[in-house]
Amino acid sequence: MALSDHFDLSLLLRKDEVGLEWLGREYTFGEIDTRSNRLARLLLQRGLTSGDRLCVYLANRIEMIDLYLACIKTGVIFVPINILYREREITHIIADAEPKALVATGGAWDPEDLTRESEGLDASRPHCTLDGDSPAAIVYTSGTTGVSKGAILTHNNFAANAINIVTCWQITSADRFLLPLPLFHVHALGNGLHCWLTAGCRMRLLERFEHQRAAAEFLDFQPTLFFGVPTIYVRLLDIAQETAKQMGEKMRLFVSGSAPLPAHVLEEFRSLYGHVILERYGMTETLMNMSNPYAGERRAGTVGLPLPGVSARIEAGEVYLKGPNVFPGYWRNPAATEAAFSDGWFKTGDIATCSPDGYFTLQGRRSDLIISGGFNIYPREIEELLLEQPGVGEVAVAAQPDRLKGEVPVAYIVAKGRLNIEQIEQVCRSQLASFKVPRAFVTVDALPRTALGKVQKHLLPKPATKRS
Ligand code: MCA
Ligand code: AMP
Repeated sequence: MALSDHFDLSLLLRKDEVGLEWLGREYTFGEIDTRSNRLARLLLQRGLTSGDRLCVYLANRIEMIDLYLACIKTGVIFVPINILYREREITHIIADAEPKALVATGGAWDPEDLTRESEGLDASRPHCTLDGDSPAAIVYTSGTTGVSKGAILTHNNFAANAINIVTCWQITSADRFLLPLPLFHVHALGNGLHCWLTAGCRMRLLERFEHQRAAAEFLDFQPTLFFGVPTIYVRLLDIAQETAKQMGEKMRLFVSGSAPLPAHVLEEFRSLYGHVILERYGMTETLMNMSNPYAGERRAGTVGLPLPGVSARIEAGEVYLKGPNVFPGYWRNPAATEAAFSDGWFKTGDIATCSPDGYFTLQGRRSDLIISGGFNIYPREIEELLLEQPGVGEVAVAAQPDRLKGEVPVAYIVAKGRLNIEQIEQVCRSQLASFKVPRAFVTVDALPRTALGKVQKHLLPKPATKRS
């Protein structure tokens, strides 16, 4: 079944109920359906057809939802781009996805212009035949090779994921869902948007999470359901006890994922808010794989058990997965796809152990991926940029623990001439998303290497200077 037929549970059956709050306005599910029907017709009118790609470079806003729905109603493949990405990163995605168009604020395809132009069009849904194996989106994930790869996610992948977690986390139309996460990642897109439209609850979408406004937003909207990354939960620990207690009163479920939630944060959060955060584990390529149980023990430091329909096993320490949630492969990259699977099992690159009663604990990653505030960083991408700069002979980028962000990147440079660190930092700021800019640049005489020449990142010195 195509996703739009599945979403009709909300779009049609609840058409007169308020489904969305955005910038202080309420929208019924019927209005959301109509807006995206019109936009779907505009996409067709502008020459897009099933299988074409549409890149979307937008912060959270209602038009992002409209565009996603318009895409799945026409078979156009939605390609979201992280709004924090700069030209170098965006250029790669556009060259790889070869979209028919790019939607960006102030661009040739501006979201508000599109909405305005679509307003006069037929409000009925255009006809489109799709099966569940059709691609719904291509989501770019940082690659170990230094450039990101597009993970193809099908209608069935998203449907399996949404039906699973709506059931497992008992999400119903009675929930009030507060979503501050960016829709360009699958956390907000695959879990947030799809669960909302599957369950038919009311969602308040925020442009982004702002810790200064978090308490006011909770007290005003009174959500029952919230999805966050660990950095958000660490921020919420700073809220005064009485306010936190009030924020927790109407809440039913706090979910955390995308990066490890430290056990002490779960404990401190429990005493402040009166809720045990439910931690789960997912990937762009697989959507959600494992979750702590809603009804059973939510065990700190673990990611729980495989979700229904997901098979997981540990092979030489690494988690291997199979299930209807697992993507079919990378966009136009058969070599990467082949390398990612073994006998039909997806190799996650995550190292884990499993307790006798089936709870998985993630212990690290096979690659040197850094996760900062829930955003992924592959050191290789930063290393390649640094190596292009004058005076840089050798370089290694490694993770440094950070209380708020979990990890932050730090660059270690061996000079081969005069180094201008300020200028190098400036280049990073202009060419990389802000979360990828190294928090410190440390000059070293040599990088610690194994006999085979591989850099031993764990032996790098701690940086003397640190900014947060
Ligand atoms: C952060 N910034 C943003 C956004 N988020 N800018 C625009 N839109 C955003 N959505 C920028 C800020 O401008 C600032 O830039 C820097 O990031 C840090 O901001 P700060 O106010 O200090 O924020 P914070 O309190 O530290 O919180 C950051 C955050 C953000 C809200 C936690 O990191 C975030 O939204 N993370 C979630 C990412 C996510 O959804 N990941 C899922 C991917 P500057 O540095 O220039 O000042 S993983 C995934 O999808 C898998 C499947 C999974 O398992 O979920
Ligand atoms: P992404 O490539 O952005 O989809 O990020 C996926 C990666 O995030 C996974 O391979 C894990 O390494 C990490 N991740 C997601 N959820 C968790 C979690 N609950 N605990 C630890 N790591 C996580």
